[in-house]
Amino acid sequence: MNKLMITAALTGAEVTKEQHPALPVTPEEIAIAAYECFKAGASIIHIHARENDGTPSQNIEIYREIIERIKEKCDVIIQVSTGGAVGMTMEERMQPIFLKPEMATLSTGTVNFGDSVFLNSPNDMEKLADSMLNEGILPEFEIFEVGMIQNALKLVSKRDLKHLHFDFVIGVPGAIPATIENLLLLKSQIPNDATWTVAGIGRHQLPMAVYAMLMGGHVRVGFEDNIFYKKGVFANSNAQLIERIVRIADEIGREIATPTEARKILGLGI
Ligand code: KMH
Ligand code: ZN
Repeated sequence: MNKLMITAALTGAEVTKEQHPALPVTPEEIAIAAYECFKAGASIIHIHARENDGTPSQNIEIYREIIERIKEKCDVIIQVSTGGAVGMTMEERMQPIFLKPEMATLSTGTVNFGDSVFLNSPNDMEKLADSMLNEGILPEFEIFEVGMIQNALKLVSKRDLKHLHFDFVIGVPGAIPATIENLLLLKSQIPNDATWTVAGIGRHQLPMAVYAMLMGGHVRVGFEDNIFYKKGVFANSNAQLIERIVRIADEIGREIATPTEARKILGLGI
């Protein structure tokens, strides 16, 4: 089977230190967590920044410090968030792409997000796609609902992208439910030569990851999506969640992709 790329989503925009004291929020904490996840088997680090008071931030200088600190420790693939937090403007959200990371997220549609709305207008998506391609960044299409795949393919049809990579974010309250039928449906909608990752939310993180591993897909885990190890038991760290995926992958015969191997799979730097 193909090698498994594991993305570590360390921080996100919604989880707080009050909910989990081990949530990495400062650049130093995020870099340490990234390095631990890299050592555990993650090849991609999905980054969100926070202000000193813990509120979500897309400030380019904070992202710059996070990326520099991670790069000092390891050569993992950096994927910045352009989703930020609900309510941010697109100008605010897109700041970290100007640091030219290898990857960035690109959410291709508006979707309910718990009690909020995560807004991605067609015009904003076009603008973001163009800016990312200008900076030489590989987008990871964030798919919260099935129609968002069609939006992504529409963006792609007008642009020159060498490789398509999708992240199925499945189980967000208000968006597509985390079922194996829905995962099969999402996979059926993307081109055969595209790669895909699954980010199951909350209690769905582990089962969705296991389905993805068996189906030849890739996996995202981390505190952004889930802070529990199992029902009623907090995970100690982001790395602990990566370690479990690595153990299961070993049992089912999926070797883990190093960052260099992940770059090859994604067509980065070619
Ligand atoms: N925080 C969510 C509203 C991304 O990183 O691009 C959006 C999000 C997606 O987390
Ligand atoms: Zn994110």
